[in-house]
Amino acid sequence: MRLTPVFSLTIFLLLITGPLGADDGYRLWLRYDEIADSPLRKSYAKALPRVFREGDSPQLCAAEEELLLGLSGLLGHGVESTAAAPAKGLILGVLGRSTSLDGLLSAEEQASLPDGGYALIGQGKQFYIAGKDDRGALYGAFAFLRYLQRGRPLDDLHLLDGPRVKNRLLNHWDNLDGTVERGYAGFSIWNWHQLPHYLDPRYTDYARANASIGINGAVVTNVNAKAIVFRRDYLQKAAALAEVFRPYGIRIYLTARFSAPIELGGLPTADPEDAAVKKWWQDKASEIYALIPDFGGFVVKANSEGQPGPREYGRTHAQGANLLADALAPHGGIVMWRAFVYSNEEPVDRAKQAYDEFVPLDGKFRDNVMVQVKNGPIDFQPREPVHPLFGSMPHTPLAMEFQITKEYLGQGTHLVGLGKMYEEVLQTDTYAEGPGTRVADIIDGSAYGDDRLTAMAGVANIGTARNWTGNLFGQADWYTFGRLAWNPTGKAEDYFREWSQMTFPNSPTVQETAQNLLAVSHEACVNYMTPLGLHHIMGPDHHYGPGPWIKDMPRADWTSVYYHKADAEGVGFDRTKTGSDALEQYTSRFAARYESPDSCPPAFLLWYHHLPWDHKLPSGNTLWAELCYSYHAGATKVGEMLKNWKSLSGRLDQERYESVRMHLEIQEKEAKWWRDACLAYFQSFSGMPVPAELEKPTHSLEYYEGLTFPYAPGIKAKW
Ligand code: BDP
Repeated sequence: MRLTPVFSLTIFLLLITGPLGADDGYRLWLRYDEIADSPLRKSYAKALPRVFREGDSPQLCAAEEELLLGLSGLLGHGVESTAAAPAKGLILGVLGRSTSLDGLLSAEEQASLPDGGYALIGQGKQFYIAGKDDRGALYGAFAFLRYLQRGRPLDDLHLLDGPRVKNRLLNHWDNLDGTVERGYAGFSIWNWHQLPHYLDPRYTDYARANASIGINGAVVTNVNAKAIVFRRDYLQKAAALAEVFRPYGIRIYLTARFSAPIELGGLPTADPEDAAVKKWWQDKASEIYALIPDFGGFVVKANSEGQPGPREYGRTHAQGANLLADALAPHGGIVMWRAFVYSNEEPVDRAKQAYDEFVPLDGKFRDNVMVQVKNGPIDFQPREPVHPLFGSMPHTPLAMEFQITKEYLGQGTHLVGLGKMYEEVLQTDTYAEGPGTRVADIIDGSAYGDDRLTAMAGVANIGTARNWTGNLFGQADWYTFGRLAWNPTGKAEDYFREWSQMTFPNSPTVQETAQNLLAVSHEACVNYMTPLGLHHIMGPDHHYGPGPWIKDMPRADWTSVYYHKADAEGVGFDRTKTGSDALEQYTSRFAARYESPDSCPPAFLLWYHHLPWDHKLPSGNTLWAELCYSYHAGATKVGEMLKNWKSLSGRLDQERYESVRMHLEIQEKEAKWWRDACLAYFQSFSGMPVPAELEKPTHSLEYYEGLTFPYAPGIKAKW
């Protein structure tokens, strides 16, 4: 038989895209492919499931739609939507706030569910997804699908869950021109130019993905804000996005530029105590809420890195925040005021400045203000101690700000399971309200026992890359962040498992390897970049690659030498009483562990101490030798990670396999580059030999210092 061209093309495509063919990763963890041997398939392969919902809200409709999509994919055959509850057969009910849950849950169980909470109840072949409210039903639908995707048994299903944190936000550092500050996955997914008329289907998939992990707010503009976003045409664009997000329970937020009343309103001042300025913000808030009734509020970066703020008028951060809070309060909006402030003029250790500025303001903020604090006192370094503000402002709700985009952890290419880092921070005991006051307890408010505002924000790693995050494993960081925002006391490894089971559903071997990569990679990255408490030694501006030699920058605290203070005697930043005394900002129980180099955990040694190169560590090694071993351990680990991934060849689709392999090859090279450049640099001070059994740096220090990256993402145009 002669094949027509159309036929032969079809056969060719089938051959190359068979089960192990192409997969671009666009579907994230919401794949819904048929899973061989799942309990669902075994018990219900031939049953026609019928889905009904009680209630008509957009969230309930979205929940039902997702169930229809997910179930038909996972079962491999049709699913029916029915108007009323059928009496028998495989039934899935989606129950929202208008349905009584009396027959399904005890009174105590019902009372235990927080807003946004849900219950999954199985009664034979009938399953109920019951929300405390309609948003809860939506979360329940995604949780049920997650359950099925992971092949979990369905017998006697009785599961209750709810968010411990009220506001779970992504912060997009996206500019209105489509670029993304510290973005490594392409351009911004928000097409401001074509909004509000063109609604990219990606907006809906973005909202679905976020809802599936419980994210309920999206700050769509950069913290380095532009006033123009408050111009009416831009507000209409934002309103169009808000409409897409609404069925998925996501509120939109905007970043507010403090000088907007001058730049947009034509006022002579932005002084928070000026009557015309107050009126301008009140009118602006009313205009926004007329367009976006469920608008979330403002995120503000003020008097930080050149951004305008209340300090210009001799006012405090509280006065600035309260100005905006008063404008939003009648509409139910909140202000997330960032504590990432440090001043060039202050001779004080940068790690201490936010605390000095904010602690005196505790209790002076309006009820609808949260102070948003980065996890550590400097700036999203591979490892930092927790920020001293956590636990130090008991009368002010504090929001956690994590970075999901990997500005300082290998950017677009390195596989680094950030969940481990988030967990380390959240599990840290501050002793603030007595022993056992973990950062997680401060963030979810349980440390204070009141019903305060709570929030966790993650700086998004999403862009126009087909797989959203560029590096496939960046999806796991997004996923884990969302799950930990829902439950900050959760364990990263549980979420790694969930993610890998849903991302690689048909291969336990791939799942195991992926989980292991996520579990070991953060420690590896810290070792090959900044072991033993080193920090802020990366390249300038773009923050790409090693740059411990950086010393000429517009501000001292943008250099590397400010932070490592290496000289012929030793290395490290003395933050004890003999130095900057940053430790004094923590509770004495917390500080006690770090005060002496003998009790200080090695992971934070050079963060708190300046020590001689030949200082003896508990391991028996000198500080210099330990530094060498740590850098080598980090780079060696990446070699193992690459080898383990390569062992999966043929076990998953070629496209995702290759994309991870290529990124890991880059990571392996760059880990060695970090190791060699840093050791060559520090050796120029220590004058000590690299231990004989370790490889020596491949090139001279001059070689590493001479490398330039004119087009690395994030560089300010100079070339
Ligand atoms: C730093 C980034 C800078 C951000 C700043 C911030 O390098 O681009 O604007 O944080 O958080 O990490 O405001």
